[in-house]
Amino acid sequence: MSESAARVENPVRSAFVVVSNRLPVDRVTEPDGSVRWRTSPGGLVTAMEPVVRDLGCVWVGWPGSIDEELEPFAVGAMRLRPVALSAKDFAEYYEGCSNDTFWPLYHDVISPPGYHREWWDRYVAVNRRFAEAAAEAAEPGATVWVHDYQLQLVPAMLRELRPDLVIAFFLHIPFPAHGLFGQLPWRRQVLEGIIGADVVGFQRVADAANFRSAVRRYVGAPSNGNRILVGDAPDGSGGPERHVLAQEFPISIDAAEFAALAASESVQRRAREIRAELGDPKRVILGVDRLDYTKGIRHRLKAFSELLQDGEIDPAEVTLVQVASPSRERVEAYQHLRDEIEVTVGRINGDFGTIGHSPVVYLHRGYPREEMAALYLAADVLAVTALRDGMNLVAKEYAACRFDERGALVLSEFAGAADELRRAVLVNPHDINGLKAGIGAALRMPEAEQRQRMRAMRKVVFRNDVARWSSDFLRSVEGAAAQRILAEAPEAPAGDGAPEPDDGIGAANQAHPPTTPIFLPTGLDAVLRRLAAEARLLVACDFDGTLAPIVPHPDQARILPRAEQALSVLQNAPGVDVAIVSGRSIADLRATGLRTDGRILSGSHGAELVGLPGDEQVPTVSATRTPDEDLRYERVRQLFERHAAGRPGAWVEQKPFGLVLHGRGVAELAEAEAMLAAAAAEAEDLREQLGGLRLRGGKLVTEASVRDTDKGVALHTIRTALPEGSAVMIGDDDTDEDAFRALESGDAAIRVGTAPSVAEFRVADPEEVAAMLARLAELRTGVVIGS
Ligand code: GDG
Repeated sequence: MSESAARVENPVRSAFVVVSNRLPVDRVTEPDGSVRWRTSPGGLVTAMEPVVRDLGCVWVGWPGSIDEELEPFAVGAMRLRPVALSAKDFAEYYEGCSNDTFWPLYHDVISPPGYHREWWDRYVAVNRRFAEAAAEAAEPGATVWVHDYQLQLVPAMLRELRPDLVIAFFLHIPFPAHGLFGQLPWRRQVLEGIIGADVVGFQRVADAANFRSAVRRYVGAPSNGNRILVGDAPDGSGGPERHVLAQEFPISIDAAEFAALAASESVQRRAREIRAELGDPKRVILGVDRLDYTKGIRHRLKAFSELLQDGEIDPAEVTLVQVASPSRERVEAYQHLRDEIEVTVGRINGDFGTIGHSPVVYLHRGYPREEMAALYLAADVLAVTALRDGMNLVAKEYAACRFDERGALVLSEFAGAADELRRAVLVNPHDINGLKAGIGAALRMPEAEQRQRMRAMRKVVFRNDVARWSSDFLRSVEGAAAQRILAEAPEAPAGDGAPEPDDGIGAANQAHPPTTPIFLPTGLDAVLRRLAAEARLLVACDFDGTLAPIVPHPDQARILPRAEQALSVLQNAPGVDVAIVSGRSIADLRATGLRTDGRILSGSHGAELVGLPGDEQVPTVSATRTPDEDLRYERVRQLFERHAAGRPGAWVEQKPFGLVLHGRGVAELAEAEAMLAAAAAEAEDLREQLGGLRLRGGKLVTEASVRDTDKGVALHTIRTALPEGSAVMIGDDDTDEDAFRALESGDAAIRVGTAPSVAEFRVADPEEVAAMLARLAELRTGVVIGS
């Protein structure tokens, strides 16, 4: 997008302010000397686009030129508030402290970080300048979203200047384990800077956990699930002064836009041209990275050259195209890296090339997006071998572009994207033999397997796209804002959740009472805390007797409002899916008034299943009965009707795939039980005779399903369709035992009531289920759901 700049009033103000080191625009000087600004095509601008469109925004950042004071200006719907950097600022704050201290430290010290006091002093001074600019640009009560490792002190500085603001911070790069982070001479100041925010977002679960643990250790602030409890409440209640939500919000791309680009005729033509220009090799491997030592380019080249050396790859048949876009060229470590890579490429081509063909095509420059899409389409294998990477958007872009469902992705376990793209060929780039095996497997992967894996990866990338990332994040920010307003109201109840077990160093604030006033059985709260911190979580619940109290007639059953609210908060939280797994038919579930949009619904004990990702195109389970199922259905219906006939209160419920004989309405309990037993015995005979029947007893019911499935099968189908993660299943009935048994280690089974069960946890009744779901929602999102 290219637009000319317009002057705007000064100071510019907005209810939504974004702060990042660099403004999202580049200056273009035309041949006639006129200047215009073009929005840079980065993910951040795309992510912000819908928000900016709705709210308008002021973006605070450095315009990219040294020693230049610029007035605020507007490009499209964005108003920009430039922050000037001098040559010394650039050298010490940006190249020094940001890119030669924090960058290597946060990427597991792949290159040794420099700790220089003058760099740090400059970092503090420049952060203050950004904070002051943001404070000036924010309207009363505004939301300010601060980005990345260059500006870690801004949240606290901003809070001090403007306590009325809602402040959010997102770290795009990893947050290291405390053993490494502890090296930083200014570790406490940095952590205190970040927890000035109300919400702190990370790429991976592990980053958020590392951060919370560092805050416990070095600031002494404990955490409760994803929430950090900061300071002491001024009213002396023993609660914290405030909460900071610190959790993962994995960033993404505009998948639809990449797919559309790749599907365009011109990009497809260009992809064919690229292959022809490369001499039509049998296989093309692609690498796309900023030229950075974290990206594992050297490891990739080493594995490739050994595969050539071993004779496993024929240099005449395979080409590695490495796009290495120039980056931080004045930082010494980057200069060394460039030299090393260029020498290695030269050596490989010298050793294995011919006059007409070089096995490595190395391109040290940036390309337009169309060319990137064409490269993705031209490549049989994309190799992402980062030694450490916050997310790695290139991996997601590759999947988005492959509308043909072809191509294989080799992906480092150390890239955040590996949490979501589980069907990639996952590799440890430090293990060169493993890396060689991974690249070999990707090169040889049969087309059917490519399709299968690519389809699964595309599903994830399309579902968790960048719009979802920013809306998830901002929803949590809104939640935090609402929470703060509530807490600041004079009549608000004081207190807080029980802190996570401390690692022994920051043991303050251990005695906060829970915010959600509930009593949960021993051990359950710890499990909820663990589940709340999982990257992906499936919350699966039975309906009757679990979410809704048992009532005399099933038509009257209603979900408890608190459970409904908690499930709604959970289903909107990033990484969480909610499923209702019921014996009822789906139509019947809907008729209870239960909210069903955005939820996975399994009805009729697994015979019906809707709401899975991608379900619109390919229903997972057929929605109509087969002729055989019809026959069994009719026989059971006649049988049950015969038993119900002449018995007031007894009745037969017809579900799409089964029938239920109900005895609850029969006045005499003994009579109801006798009727059900007789019907069950006859149904058993029918089952032996016809097969394909599943019989179940329940609370004064006998049920026969004509499709041989159960809640365990349903749960398994649901989990197969979702990205890998943990699950919690809650149910009160014997039919829920099948689902409990389908769980895996790390999941949690919770049985309502006292009947025998394989579940390791118990709660008493639907009220307690609602309280437990509220607690889980609170731990995950910080939103408190009252009783
Ligand atoms: C940081 C974190 C995190 C690259 N060369 C060209 C080009 N690119 C585009 C890619 C992609 C982006 O740049 C690179 O993003 P990555 O995620 O791969 O890596 P970083 O630059 O290190 O980004 C990272 C990210 O922040 C977001 O939070 O994922 O972990 O390190 O979009 O396509 N684009 C064009 N020409 C190029 O030559 N047009």
